Formats: sequence, C-alpha cells, structure tokens
Amino acid sequence: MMDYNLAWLSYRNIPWYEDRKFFQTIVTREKHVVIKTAVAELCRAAEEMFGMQPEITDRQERKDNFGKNRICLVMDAGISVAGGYRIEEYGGQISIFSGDASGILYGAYALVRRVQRELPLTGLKLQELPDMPLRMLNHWDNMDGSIERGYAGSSFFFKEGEILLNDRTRDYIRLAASVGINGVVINNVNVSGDATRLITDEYELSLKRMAAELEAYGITLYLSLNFAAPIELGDLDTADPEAEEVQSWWKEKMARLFQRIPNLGGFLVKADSEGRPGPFTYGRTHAQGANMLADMIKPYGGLIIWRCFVYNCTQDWRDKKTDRARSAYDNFMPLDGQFAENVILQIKNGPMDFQVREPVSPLFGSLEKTNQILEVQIAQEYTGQQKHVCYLIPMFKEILDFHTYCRKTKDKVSDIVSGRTFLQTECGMAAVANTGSDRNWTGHDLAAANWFGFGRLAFSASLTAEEIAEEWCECTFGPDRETTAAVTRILMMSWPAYEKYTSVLGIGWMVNPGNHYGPNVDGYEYDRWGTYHRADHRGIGVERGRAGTGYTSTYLEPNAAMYENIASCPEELLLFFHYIPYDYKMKSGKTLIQHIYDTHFEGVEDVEKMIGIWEGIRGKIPEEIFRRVKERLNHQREHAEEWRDQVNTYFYRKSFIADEKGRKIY
Ligand code: GCW
Repeated sequence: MMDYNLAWLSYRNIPWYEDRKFFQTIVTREKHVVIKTAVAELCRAAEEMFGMQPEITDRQERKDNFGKNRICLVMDAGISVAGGYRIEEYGGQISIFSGDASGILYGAYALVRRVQRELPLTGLKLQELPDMPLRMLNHWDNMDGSIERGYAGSSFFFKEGEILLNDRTRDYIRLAASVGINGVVINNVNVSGDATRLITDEYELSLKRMAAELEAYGITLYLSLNFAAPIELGDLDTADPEAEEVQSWWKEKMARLFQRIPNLGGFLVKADSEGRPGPFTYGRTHAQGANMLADMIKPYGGLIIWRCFVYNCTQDWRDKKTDRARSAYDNFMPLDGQFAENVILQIKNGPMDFQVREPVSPLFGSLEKTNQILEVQIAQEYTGQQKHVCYLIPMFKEILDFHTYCRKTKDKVSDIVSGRTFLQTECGMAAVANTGSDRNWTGHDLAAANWFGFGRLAFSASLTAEEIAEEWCECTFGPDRETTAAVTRILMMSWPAYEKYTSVLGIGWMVNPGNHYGPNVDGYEYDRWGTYHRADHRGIGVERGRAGTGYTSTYLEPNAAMYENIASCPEELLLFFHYIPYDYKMKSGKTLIQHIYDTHFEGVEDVEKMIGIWEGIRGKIPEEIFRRVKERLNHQREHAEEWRDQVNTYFYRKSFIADEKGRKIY
C-alpha cells in the first residue's frame, strides 16, 4: 500500500473518453532513455485511465491500419529550443515532435494533461517552447531527514545520514518532470555535518544512482556545497580561494566526483550569508570565490550557482542608515562582468526575504554581464507555512512582468531570466521546494498548486495564474466545471487575503522570531536582522528614499523616481519605501490607519468566503482531501483573526486613532 497520493498524476479511470483510441499504439524509433520514459509514461496513463495496454512499435507504417490510432514520438531538428515540443493530430495519428528527448517527454505529459481534462485530441495542434532554460527546485533537506523551513513532513531524499532512493523518490521525479523541472538540488544550502561529505567517495554510489534516475526524466542533479569543505573535511587550515593548496584540493575532489558522476550538474553555493563560510573571511570577493570553483568544474561542463542572499545579520536596530534591502545590490553590482561563464548568480525575487509583498530585486536589469536565476520560495515560510492556502503564482507573475527599463524592449524580469535580454543560456528560475514525506507531498493539498504552478510558469511564462490554477485543478480533481471554478476562485483570492490580514503595504515581517509563524508585530523590531517597520505614534514605514537609506536609487529610471516619490510609489509598496503618517490619505480617500484596519477585517472575511466556497463543493472531491483542506481552512480563519486583532490593536494603541466603523479593536 502506497502511503502517499500522486497529486496531479493520480489518474482517474475514464473509460468513456473517446480519444483513448489514439493510445492503441505508440510508435518510436528513438532509443534515448528519456524517450523510453516518455513511452512508459504514456503506457501508464493509458493503463490507469482506460485499462489499455498500448502496442509499442518502431514500425512507422502498417498496411492494415495506416497511420490510424497511434501516437508517434519523433525527433525533429526544426524545434531548436531545448525542451520545446509540438503536438499535432492528423489523419488519426498524433505526433509529438521535439528537437531533443526531454521535449518528447514534456510533450507526452502535455498530452496526458489534456486527456486528464477530457479535452479532445482530434484536430489538436499545440506548441510550447520553454521560456526558462533552467527550471530548478532547491530542496532545503538535511541529511538527518529534517527540512529547513519544511512544512510537509520529513525529507524523502535523506534519512539518518543516508540517501534514500525508492518508489517515493521516483514518483517525486515523475511529478517534477511532468511540469518541466530540469534541475534539482537535493540538499540544503546551509551545508554542514554529513552534507559536507556528499562530495566525498562515501556517497558516490547513491548519488550516481540518484543522478541516473533523475536523468531518465530529463532532470540534472545538483548539490549544495560547503565553501569551507577543505577545512571541515579536515584536510587544510584555510579555504582561501586564492591559496594554491585550496585550489588543488578542489581540483582533485572535483575530478574524482565528476569522473564517477559525469552527469552531475554542478553546485549551489550559499557563501558569506547567515554564518555560512565564504570568500570574505580571506578578504576575497564573491567573484574570486565563485570563479575558483567554476574553474575546477569547467572541464566537466559543471555550473556554479552562487546565491546573492548576502547581508549583515548582526545589524543594530538603532542604526537607520544600514539597509538590508540594499545589501545584495551593494555586494554584487560592482562585480558585474567579473564572473566566469559557468557561474550563475541566483537572486531572490525581492531585496529582503520572501515576504508576502516586496519590490523586485534591483539586481534584475542592472546586472548586464552576469548569468542570472530568479529564486522564489514555494515553501511558504512567510506566507502561511502551508497551513494557510496562499497560491503564489499571481505573485510570481507580477515579478516576471516587472519592467526594469534596462532596454527599450525585452526589459522585463521574464525576458532577463529567460536569456532574451542579454542573450544568455545559463539562466532561469529556481524555487525553494514545498515538498516532504506527507501523504499529499505539500502538507496543504492546495499547496500542490504552487509546485505544479511553478514548473508550468517557468516553462511557459505567458500562462496566466488562472490558467495554471485551472489546469492543476482539473488534472488533480477531474474536469468538473463547478469544482474548477470554486477551487480556482479560492486560489486566486488567497494571496491577496493573506496579505490583507498579515502585514500590509510591503512592510513585511511582524512574525514570531525563529519559526516565522504567527503575528508578533515587534518580534524582529529590536533584533539584529535588519527587518524593521519603524512604527511610532505618528506613523509607520522604512524611509528608503534619498532622505533615508537611498535604496530607491538602486533602481533604473524611471523606477527609481517612481519609488522615490510618495505620490507615484505603488501603494502596495508604500511602507516598504517610505515612512508615512497614519493620517496620510490613500488613493481610496481612506487614511493609512483606516486602510490598515479595513484590510485586516477584510482579510478575515475573505477567509470566511473561501470556507464557504470550499463547503459548496463537498462531495465533488475525495472526502479525505476535502476534510484535510477544511481543517486547515478552519485553522487559517482562527489564525487570521489572531493576526487581525494583534495588528489592529497594536496600531490602535500606537496611534490612538479609532476605527471609523467602530469595530472591536482591543
Ligand atoms: O528565509 C531565510 C530562512 C533560512 C534560509 C535563508 C536562505 C536556508 O529563514 O532558513 O536558510 O533564508 O535563503 O538561505
């Protein structure tokens, strides 16, 4: 008995589906392992959905039944974007064309998605070319089986210092590949203990097997790396990237590793960040640190993905000039042009840390000569920890659609990380994963929409958040219009609702320190992390304009002026950029304080609406899932009330301005 479900790959039996006839035969001459996977996936779908066992053949023609009722997998050099595919039905034959094997696999999954939605295949013409070359998941899994910021159970990659490889791993790989993921980092970016030794001979065999399993689905294995490994593995007393002994240490380690696991993709590195070691210790720059490692793995085609999440985490709250928001920009902007070709900078979407609302990192558009990956977090660390429903795809869409003005055209974040702006190929998107060993993979059943959605969006950035929600919903629950409408509505309401009852207008934080869950308005206010709201009896907000930290000037014009000027600053980010008095008039005509009160009441009402909508589809989704979600929604309502009351009370006590509507504030 499987103790987990298959999320959107749980195929329902639909013997009435007319176009099942195409699944009678699968034709391919290709021998590539990933195409074998595609064939196996099509067979599995046919078996589970229609109880059919397709005949598999490499014969293109059959006299008796020419071209009828079959699916052909065909390599076609005409499709030059890696992973791109075209599907066409003509004369009773469906052909999936791609220039490479993984494109065939993606085409097969796309076909299956249409079947799951019971859409016709006859007359089908469909082409998708992936926008992002790299579509990665970053797992923050530790080798003891715990997951940093994991909200869906324990790791399915590691247990008690060992690497796990079983049916669950394979089903994870299927789910990831089915939405176009092509790179996976299996261990936490905070690398210590056993994880430092992942690059030694000790784990060679399991990693080799892991890499092979992933490769069969078109996914490349990456590891997180400990910059101080030469010291921590007990060999040297320095990790200085310019020291000869350090360089030869890495050279030898990497040669051995890539000799054994030639399909290893490379490494993700968190250096000089939150206590992790890095080049700063030796007075070296991030470029020196990253390039040294990149040099060592270049002969094997490896990549160094270097994170820009670098900031001073021992700040003094009294100091109003130091601004954490500036730090990634200040640290990396001067290095543009210095990084090796096989180095990619991985940049968090915002300048702080995965808050419910942040401006886009000013590094996007400013860095012109550096490969870039956009890092987002589908693990809902600050967005309800997978206990609250919070569909993040609308947020990611806004980020991708942001105009940086670095060029007259192709200046959006989506253009930059797809490589279109600066003609790069080593770029894309990475998401901090939200999966774990829970039955439903993601804790909250609806959080699977973020996993599915991230993959779909990285592949096809022009899809809308609604389209993705609907697709996920129908693949997961079947194509019932009422269910799809209800679930999509809940998903689309959820991020705005979460924002309303937690921290509004871009100010962020206000959470309990440490676990980052639940309201605590001053939780980080007098702490060392650089995460302040600066509320007093007159107003609230961080002054990041010229009169304050000057952060606004890190943007290109006209964005810099837009943020600098209170009147043009987008209201949803007002408190991120400026200190604003409580009686400031918002565009709605409301005062700031009234806006804070109103949104907090509305946020809770939105959760109540979501519960009503969910109750309306009882009986239409499996009861087990219905109940699990219902339980979480009830918790969400209570928790949202706690947020509302703490935040409103806090600001009422600070400002002493009453709610115009006379509602209960404590
Ligand atoms: O959001 C913060 C988390 C840390 C995390 C860090 C990072 C992996 O609270 O747990 O460490 O970001 O992104 O490196």
